Amino acid sequence: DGSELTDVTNYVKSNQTEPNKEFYGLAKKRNVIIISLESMQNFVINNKVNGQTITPFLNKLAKDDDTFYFDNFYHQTGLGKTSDAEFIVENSMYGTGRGAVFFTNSGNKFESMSDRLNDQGYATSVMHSNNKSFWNRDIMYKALNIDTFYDVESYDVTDDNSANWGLKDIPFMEQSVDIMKTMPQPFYTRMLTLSNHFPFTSDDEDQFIEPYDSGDKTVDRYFQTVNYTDKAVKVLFDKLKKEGLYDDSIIVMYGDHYGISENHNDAMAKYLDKESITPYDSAKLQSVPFFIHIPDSGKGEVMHEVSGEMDIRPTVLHLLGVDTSKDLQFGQDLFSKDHENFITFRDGRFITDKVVYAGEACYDAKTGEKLEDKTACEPLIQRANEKLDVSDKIINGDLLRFYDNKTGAVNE
Ligand code: GP9
Ligand code: MN
Repeated sequence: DGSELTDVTNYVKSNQTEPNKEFYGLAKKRNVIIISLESMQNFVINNKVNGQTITPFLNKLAKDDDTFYFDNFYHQTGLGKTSDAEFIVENSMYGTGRGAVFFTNSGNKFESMSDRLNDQGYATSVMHSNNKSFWNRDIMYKALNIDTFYDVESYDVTDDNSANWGLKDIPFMEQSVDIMKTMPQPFYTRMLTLSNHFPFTSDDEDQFIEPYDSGDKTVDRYFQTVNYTDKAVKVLFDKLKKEGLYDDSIIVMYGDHYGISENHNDAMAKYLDKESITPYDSAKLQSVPFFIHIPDSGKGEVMHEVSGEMDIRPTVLHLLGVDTSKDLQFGQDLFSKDHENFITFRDGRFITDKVVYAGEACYDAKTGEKLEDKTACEPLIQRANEKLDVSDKIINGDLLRFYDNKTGAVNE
């Protein structure tokens, strides 16, 4: 029954923050385009390889007057990778610790971002040029109430315009804007890119910078495929402008999860000019870029707030002027004055503005120095675990069945 939900509800509500009036409704009724940047980590932003800029377009965007760029933002995914990030964006809750929530809990009741935006008269969709059943998406998207899935069958895929898993990101962006033109407005669509996927191979004609020279081929190629995706994002922006969709939209982009695993620490140490990669470095390397671009708003800034994927849902919904005060979510609006500098990874590591907890050790967040005295981390270890436990309780017990999100009441 619903009694289990009462504690959970109290916990989640006590973590809720007030929206910021300056930003609430700033992008009301605009189209929402959320882009999952495959395997994009934040260390490539404003950085070079062999003297060449890796992400020229995103770097420019990060400084733009209409862009909020978050440089201290982390992925919170587990084994479900891209699909976990999608789950977090839609629900502001953790995926499960034991697999991909898209597989394990696709029969659950959810209150997704798509649900909220359907209520507001939005057409909701996902665009991704892969087989619809990958990650069980076709089933899970029904549970998330996403109206339309533009899967591989919505795209024109040929030998020339595809590589590895499917359509390359540049033709994907071009064809996706053509699809957007057919959507009723306002729309909320999530685009999932693919070219920058492990093992980061690409055709010669799509390599615009030289590979790195660590000798670790995976890492060396990564810079080239990131650079290609950066170009694809530029193509998207240009085409949105050309087709008159740009001004009425808000464009949100996040790196879904790491691309370079700890198996490649030697090459990463070389690139980052470090002796070795410590647990502190590994945690910091889970930072992924996050952008909120609101055309013609004159609002933008580089933000250093410690933040994560969980924060996307409340932040975007509040920008659209959609109330989430009754929603059970684990993230906080990034523009709220009460947003906390505290994020927890799926595996229990956490980061604040003062400390990083990783490998069961406590580190100074600024210097990376290991703190022999763990008292700065200890109370937070419990808080981090509690957050994960409460989220797991909701998912494992399918507890949203008992929740009335209109009134905030628990039905027994
Ligand atoms: C597959 C794509 C990549 O459709 O989303 O998935 P990933 O391996 O990154 O989870
Ligand atoms: Mn992915």
